[in-house]
Amino acid sequence: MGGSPMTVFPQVPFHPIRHSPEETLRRGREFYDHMNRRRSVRFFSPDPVPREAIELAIQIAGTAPSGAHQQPWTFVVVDDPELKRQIRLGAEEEEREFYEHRAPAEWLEALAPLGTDWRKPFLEIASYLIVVFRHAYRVAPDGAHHKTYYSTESVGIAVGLLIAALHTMGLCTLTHTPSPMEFLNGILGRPEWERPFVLLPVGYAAPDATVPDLKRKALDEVAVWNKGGSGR
Ligand code: IYR
Repeated sequence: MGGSPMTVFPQVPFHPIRHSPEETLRRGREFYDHMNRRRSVRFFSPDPVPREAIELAIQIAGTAPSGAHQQPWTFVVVDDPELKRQIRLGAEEEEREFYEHRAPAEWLEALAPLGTDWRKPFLEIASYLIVVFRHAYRVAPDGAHHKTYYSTESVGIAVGLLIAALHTMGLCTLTHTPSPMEFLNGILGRPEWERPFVLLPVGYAAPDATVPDLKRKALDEVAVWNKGGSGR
């Protein structure tokens, strides 16, 4: 595995491109405008998507920083209709239990504006499902178990890049987290140390797709500059 604990990486020169202030802002504004057009989509077209687009997106996700460079992720791609069906049935079983019994009233209230329910037809309609697994620990060739570091943060960052990459290619995703997700280990034959992190249906949006008319928080609601405090 890349970055095994005994490898010492030699230091090599690094000269990232440095832009003028104007070009810096131009690129930033352009990227913001681009990313601000991304929406989570629940209505997909079954139109085919080139396999290489998915491969590229996974390679882009794999550029994410990770704790001790352990790259604690596996991206399982599903386009087989039978596997998709099994995943839909497994997810709907959990989701039905969630919406009808497990979810506290407060959670259901928070979800109500989105209009979601236990039915997940997009799991069969979207061209691909990408199931991202987080490595909770590593198993060495001799069978010994080793810790992974900041795997949740690392995989979260990788998924952010994955979503951005797919969006850049004009593909839509839904960040779907059926809960609990262990059923995915069984269907996809993943080992116990790989924990399902998120399930992303990927594809083109349906021509008649709609999204909730939601607003994003403004900069001054999320950013704080140079504000000291007691630390308590
Ligand atoms: N996992 C359920 C419920 C759900 C939870 C959150 I938090 C959402 O932002 C959306 C849905 C579902 O997928 O329906």
